[in-house]
Amino acid sequence: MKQKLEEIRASAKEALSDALNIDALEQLRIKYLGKKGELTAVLKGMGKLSPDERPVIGALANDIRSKIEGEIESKKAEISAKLEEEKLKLETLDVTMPGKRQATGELHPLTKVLENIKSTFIGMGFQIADGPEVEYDYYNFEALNIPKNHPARDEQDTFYISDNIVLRTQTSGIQVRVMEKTKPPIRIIAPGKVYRSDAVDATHSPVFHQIEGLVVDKGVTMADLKGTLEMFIHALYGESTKVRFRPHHFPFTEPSAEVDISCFSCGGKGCPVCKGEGWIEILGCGMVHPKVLANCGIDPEVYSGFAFGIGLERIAMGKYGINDLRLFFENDLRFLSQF
Ligand code: 2NL
Repeated sequence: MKQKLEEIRASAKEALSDALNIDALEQLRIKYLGKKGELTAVLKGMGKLSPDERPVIGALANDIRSKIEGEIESKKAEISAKLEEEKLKLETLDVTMPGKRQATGELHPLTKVLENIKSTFIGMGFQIADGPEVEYDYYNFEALNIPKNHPARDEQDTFYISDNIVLRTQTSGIQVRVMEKTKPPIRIIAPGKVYRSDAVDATHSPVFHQIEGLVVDKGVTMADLKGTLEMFIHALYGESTKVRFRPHHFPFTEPSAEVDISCFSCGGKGCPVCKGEGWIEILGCGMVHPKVLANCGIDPEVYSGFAFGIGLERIAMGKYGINDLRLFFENDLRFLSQF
């Protein structure tokens, strides 16, 4: 970022000096070719010359005048073109760049980690799926086998728009929609904003980001789940990172697991970052519950699948040693410019 700013400063300085050059050229033109210019004076004094001097001096003066004029005009055009080019460079919006900050071209730390994760999964044959942030209760909870009395459905935890519409609390609804419409094989990741009714503090925010993943095909097993997630973790944290699966419970997967990695700070010995554990929890996963497949029109007798969910902020906090979630959302350039 520093380097980019230096580049911009340098090109602004150059543009300024070019603009001053245009002024200097205009001064030069006035000095020689203006009403009171030196060459103009020569031409005006022609009357005093003898008849045989007149044509020679006249032709010479005209020649010099058109040379100076030509020289000045072409120099001016060259500088103007350069200025225009610099201006365009500063104004250009690259719509293919994700979340690119204009002027510096740097990415938000969350975008940076997300792009990294996306390309790892794209490299393994996944596609990126998208869907609504304002979601039906059905896609956010019901289709995912989350029972009516589940605490996640509580108004204390979920933002309700109406009786049956919520701000999505996970991006699973995207995957439900894909399963409804697509005959397997399915290999997708679904990144996006999610919402929970939480008060803001260093580790909680009512808006945060999740990346869910889903694979459905004939013969998909827990071995595929473990292999895929290990590949992903090694790409993100390095080949020497150890991976551990712990049994867990989610209503939408069976069996379910939480995944820990060996601490990226101490390598597993135990330190303040991993709270002496040697392990850090990074995601939840499992085999898609047969009821969820059936809800989405996929026959669980024919197909099986695995799914996982990753919290983007948590990953970025670990990777960059950030200890306060609020920093991601305050957009303080002193923070953002460090990435
Ligand atoms: C977490 C981890 C998870 C899923 C998300 C999922 C999506 C479909 C079907 C089955 Cl469409 N599962 N997503 C699975 C396991 C974990 O997120 O900590 N969630 C609270």
